[in-house]
Amino acid sequence: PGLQFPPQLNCATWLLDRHVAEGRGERPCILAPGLRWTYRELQDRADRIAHVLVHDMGLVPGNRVLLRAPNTPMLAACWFAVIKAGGIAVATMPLLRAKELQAIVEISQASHALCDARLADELLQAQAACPTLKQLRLFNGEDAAHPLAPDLALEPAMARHGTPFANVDTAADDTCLLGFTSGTTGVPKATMHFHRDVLAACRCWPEQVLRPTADDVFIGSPPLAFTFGLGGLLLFPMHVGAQAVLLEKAGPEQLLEGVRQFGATVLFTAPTSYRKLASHPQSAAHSPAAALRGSTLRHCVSAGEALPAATRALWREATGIELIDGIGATEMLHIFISADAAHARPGATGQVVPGYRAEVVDEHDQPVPDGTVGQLRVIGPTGCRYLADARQTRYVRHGWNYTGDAYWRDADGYFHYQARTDDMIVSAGYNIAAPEVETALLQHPAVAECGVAGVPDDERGQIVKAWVVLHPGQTPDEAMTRALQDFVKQTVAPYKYPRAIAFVADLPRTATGKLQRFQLRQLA
Ligand code: 3UK
Repeated sequence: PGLQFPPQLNCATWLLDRHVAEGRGERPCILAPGLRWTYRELQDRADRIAHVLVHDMGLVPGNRVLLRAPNTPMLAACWFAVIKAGGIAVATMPLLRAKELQAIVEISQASHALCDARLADELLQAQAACPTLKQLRLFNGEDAAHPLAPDLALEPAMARHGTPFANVDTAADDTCLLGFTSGTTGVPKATMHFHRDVLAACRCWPEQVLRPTADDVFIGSPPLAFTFGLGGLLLFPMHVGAQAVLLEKAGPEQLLEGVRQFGATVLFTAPTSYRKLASHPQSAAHSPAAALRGSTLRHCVSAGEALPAATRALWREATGIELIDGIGATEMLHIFISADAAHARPGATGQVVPGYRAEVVDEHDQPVPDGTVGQLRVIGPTGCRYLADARQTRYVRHGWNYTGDAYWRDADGYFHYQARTDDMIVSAGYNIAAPEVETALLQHPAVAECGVAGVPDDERGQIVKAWVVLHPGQTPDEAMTRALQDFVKQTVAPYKYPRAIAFVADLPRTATGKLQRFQLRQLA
């Protein structure tokens, strides 16, 4: 897809200022409950914040700026301000605590921070322990609720500066953002992305698979600190001059209400969220998603975790919409294997997105024949490099990102997900993929959510154990255990059935919503 970029390039110029320069400034850009900013209004905010960063806070190009807020219009403005000023955006998950923020400041060497006043406490605690973090400003957003110390308040400082701001003339391969990986295995790593990576990400998967237009209205749940959310809820809509709805809370009710209120056409969320929206203890016909049948929604994108075939079917039954599955990674910024609704193949993630190469390799890095399970590796125009990390070589070799996922490819080039390579269970000599057992369990009507992991066993090496969250009104007893075991035996090869089942109220998940199977193993 013709991805030659000029040597000097600031991605904010293309994504934001271009629309105003070309006469689209009055088109709506960012929507939120009770708020609507046009492209010109977002540019106005971003320009003023960029002036504050440079003139009041002493930012010079290359400085890292920590951002902390729920998905709000002000967070979007701050993100663009950092990019315009030639800084490096380090967006963080709103739920992080002082200790985690401290680790991120230390890894990223952030010198500046912009933070939603409601989330200031943990960041101020972290700052006390971080001598490199010298400059910090707090913002209130629209409902100016928190009185702020004058030297810390961003909004009055914005009012003192004018517009425009002349974007720093960065190189196309200057770093503009650090993305932190989800840490499904515990420790997050920082990936670096260039200005040109951001534009390449807008050109690859969106143009090949999603194909949005300026009339689309994007909505969804992933935080902008997660590159799944950054792309789906900010970069991709703005690339085509469309609108993005930012929701601070995006549970099933808020998403449903948001789609209705804003006439959303494109939804981005994770498999568990689709399942929650679509499942109702009695029937899919009464699920919240049934209300989406015949709504404005036309594209629904699932990523972050494997999409169980049952969830795909549930969503289709409830809404009439075929989900677009796609595997992406922080290392690669966004999705690199996917299929649009017309090409969806249940059980497969999809085909490689043009612009990328993806292969399934053995432990010697040699591609394996189609049909054979191996590790997925990918290379492309949007990644990948880590910020100084001693474990680099485990995930990146010769420019390839080794995703840590076990996959096989079929003769038509569709990639079929098996498991994270460390979520393969070996029991009495059998190789069992934890997600396959989960997928089977999820088809049982009593099961709301579940997680599966291998636990040590004297006789078999490991046994399959399932942690199950039941729907309200279901009884967690011996009879239920046997019913679920029998059900799995009838759904997949009987040796895969969970020999142990624990009923729990919820499952350990990362801030990006991924199941942490290593936590389950530790529970055992
Ligand atoms: C898993 C999937 C099966 C897989 C992400 C879209 O998830 C994102 O990035 P992370 O760095 O995690 C990457 C890992 O997540 N995964 C993601 N999508 C799928 N597994 N099917 C899928 N559809 O283990 C992968 O290695 O947090 C997703 C866009 C941007 C992202 N950063």
